[in-house]
Amino acid sequence: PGRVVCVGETMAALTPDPPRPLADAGTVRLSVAGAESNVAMFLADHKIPVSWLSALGDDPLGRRVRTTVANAGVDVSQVRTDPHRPTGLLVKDPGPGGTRVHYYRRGSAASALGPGLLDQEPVTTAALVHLTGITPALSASCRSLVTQALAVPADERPYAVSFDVNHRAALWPDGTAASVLRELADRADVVFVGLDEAQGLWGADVTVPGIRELLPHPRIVVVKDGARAATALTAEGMRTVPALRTTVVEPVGAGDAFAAGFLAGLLRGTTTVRALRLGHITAVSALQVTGDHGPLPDPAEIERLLGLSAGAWE
Ligand code: KDG
Repeated sequence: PGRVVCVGETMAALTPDPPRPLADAGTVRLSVAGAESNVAMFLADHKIPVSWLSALGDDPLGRRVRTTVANAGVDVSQVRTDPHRPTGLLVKDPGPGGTRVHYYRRGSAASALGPGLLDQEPVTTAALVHLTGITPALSASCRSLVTQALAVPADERPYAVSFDVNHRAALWPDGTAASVLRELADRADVVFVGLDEAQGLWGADVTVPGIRELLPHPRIVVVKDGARAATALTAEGMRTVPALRTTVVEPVGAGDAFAAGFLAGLLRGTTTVRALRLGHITAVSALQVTGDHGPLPDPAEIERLLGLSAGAWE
C-alpha cells in the first residue's frame, strides 16, 4: 500500500495515577496524546508505511513525543522543531462525574502549522492524508491548512483525504464547529464520525442514514455507534458491522484505532465489511490499555477474528 501522512498536533499528557481529582492528586503519569499520531501508530502496527507531520517545541516534552511516535514505527523525519513555541500539554482531571481534560496548547508549536506543509514531501507523494476536526479548531493557520488540503475537488487531488470529525467542545463553540466540520467533512474522501457526535453537532434526531444526507459527497462515510456497531455508507449502500465484545480499561484512543484499522483495510483493497471488522479489532487494542495505544493481536488472531461468522460478531 502507498504511504499515509497523518497531520496534526500531539501533546504531552499528564494523568493522576492512581486516578483522582487533580486538585489533590499526588503522583501523575506522563504520556503522549494526539489523535492523528494515534492513527499513525496503529497504521504502523498494521505495517502500513506512515509519516506523522507536525511541530513540537524545542523542549524535553517535545523530545518525549517525537521518540514515542518514532518508536512505534512512524516516520517523524519531517516533524518540525519550533525554537520559539512550546510543545502543547493536556492534563486529565478524573472526577466522580468522569474525566475532564484541560488543554495548555494555545500558542503551541503545532498551532503555528499552516498550509505550506501541503506543498512538500511527504504530502505530495502520499496515497492518503489523514486529518481531523481538532486541527481547524487550533488556530487560523491550522484551519487554513485543513481547508486548503480539502479545497481541490476529490477527483483532482493527488492523494485521498480521510477526515475524522473528532469534535473537541473545549476548543471552540458548538455553533461554529457544526458548520465548519460539516463543510470540511463533506469534501473528504473518507469520513469518520460518531453517531452521538453527529447528533450533538447537527441535531439530536440525526440518524445514521440522515448523516449521509448531511454529507452526500464523500466516497465513504463511517458512522461509529460506540460499543454497538459501525456502519459504512457508500455508493453501494449501507453496511453495518457490530462491535466485538470486550472489557474496557479506558476508552480514549479507540476512535483513532478504529480509523487506523479501517484505513489499513481500505488501503489493502479489502471489502468494506472486512475493513469495518479490522476497525473494531484495532479499537479493542486501545480499549484494553490505559494509554491511547496498545498492542494489536498477532496476525493469526486477527485472521481468526476477521473470519468469524457474522453471528459471532454480535
Ligand atoms: O483521540 C484521542 C485524543 O483526543 C487525545 O489523544 C488528545 O488529540 C487529542 C486532543 O486534541 O484532544
